[in-house]
Amino acid sequence: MPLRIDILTTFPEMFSAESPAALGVSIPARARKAGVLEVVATDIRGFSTDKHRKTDDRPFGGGPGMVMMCQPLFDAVKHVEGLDPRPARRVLLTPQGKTLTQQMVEELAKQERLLLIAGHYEGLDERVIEELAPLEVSIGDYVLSGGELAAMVLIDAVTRLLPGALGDAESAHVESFCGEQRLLDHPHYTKPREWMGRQVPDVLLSGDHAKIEAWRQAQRVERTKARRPDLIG
Ligand code: 9D3
Repeated sequence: MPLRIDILTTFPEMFSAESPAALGVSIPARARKAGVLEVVATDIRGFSTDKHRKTDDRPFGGGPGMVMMCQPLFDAVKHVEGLDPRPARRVLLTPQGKTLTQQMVEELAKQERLLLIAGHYEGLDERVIEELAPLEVSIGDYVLSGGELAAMVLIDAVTRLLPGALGDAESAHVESFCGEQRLLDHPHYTKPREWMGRQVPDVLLSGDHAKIEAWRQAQRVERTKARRPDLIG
């Protein structure tokens, strides 16, 4: 069975595989074609009972922006969950969430079904968050205009962990990042040996694979210390 990812959004067209979007190219596109990933976007607006298909309203207590109402979102969740008998892990993309890490991505990739909730609004009515009790996830400390791109980031990160999603070349070479090694990558070089007066480091042309591996490992440590000391602690 493929991993089924549902997204609830008021902009379902952002998740189309045909549009020039993240899910129509590269690993997510291949995963969908290989049948290991199924992505279904559902418009929350379709569950509005309002004559203008309204899904949000002004905040009690005043203030800027609009608040997603409980009912359309709750009904959309119940409907979408009923489309497949497998229970879905509910995930709300929100600036208030825990920052997405590779460890969280690995956990999410083990699920059979994910239900992502994304939106263009100031926030959800707190009561529907309490009722749905989703995992609340942010992708970092910067302001997006909505949760949809954050949902796509999550889908992309999860997809490349699905068995069968990577091509032979990519899976043959196991990557070293946070998940396992918590070090940045070493620098890479290809032809030509000299470009605009810049040389490829001699060690990489030496043919001594033990020496090359030692140099790369030293580069990983060096770059991590310089650029991401927080990864070392
Ligand atoms: C008064 C503060 N609001 C505007 C600055 C809060 C706010 C609400 C909704 C800010 C952004 C958004 C839309 N963003 C998301 O839904 C979102 C998000 C993000 O903005 N950054 C990182 N991760 C995420 S996950 C969802």
